Amino acid sequence: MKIVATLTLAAAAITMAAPAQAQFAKPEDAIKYRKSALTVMSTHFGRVGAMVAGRVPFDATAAASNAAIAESMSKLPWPAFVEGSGVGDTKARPEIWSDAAKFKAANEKMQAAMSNLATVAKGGNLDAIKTAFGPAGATCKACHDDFRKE
Ligand code: ASC
Repeated sequence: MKIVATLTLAAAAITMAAPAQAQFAKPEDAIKYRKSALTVMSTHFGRVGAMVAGRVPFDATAAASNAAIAESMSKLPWPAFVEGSGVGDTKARPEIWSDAAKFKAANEKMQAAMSNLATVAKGGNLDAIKTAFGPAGATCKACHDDFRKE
């Protein structure tokens, strides 16, 4: 019984460590997943942006919380850009796969900018948040310009 349990656990561990490709049953699932993560990231990044732009009053706790969520979300979409998921309900451009190194560099730059924003936001200083926010937004735009259709 003990051996069976051990083997079951080992099999589960291997399954969980399987490449990203195997984690989505269908390309549509990967598309839905990455769009969801990007939507949540954009929503929370936008809430920080509303404070930066003065559209809503600055609330340090909310800014830090929203920036932390944006940082977490920024890590998720990339493994979901699996080969073969460039068709269907997606604006992904073929360059994501044909120029994978550039795409990786672009999304790593974005993740670093989101991490920086989250770190700065913990400090609760609106001016510092403003300084970190702009470059983070620029990394979103840069990736859209090169890798998103329209
Ligand atoms: C956002 C958001 C984006 C980026 C982009 C920056 O808040 O949802 O996609 O910033 O508009 O240019």
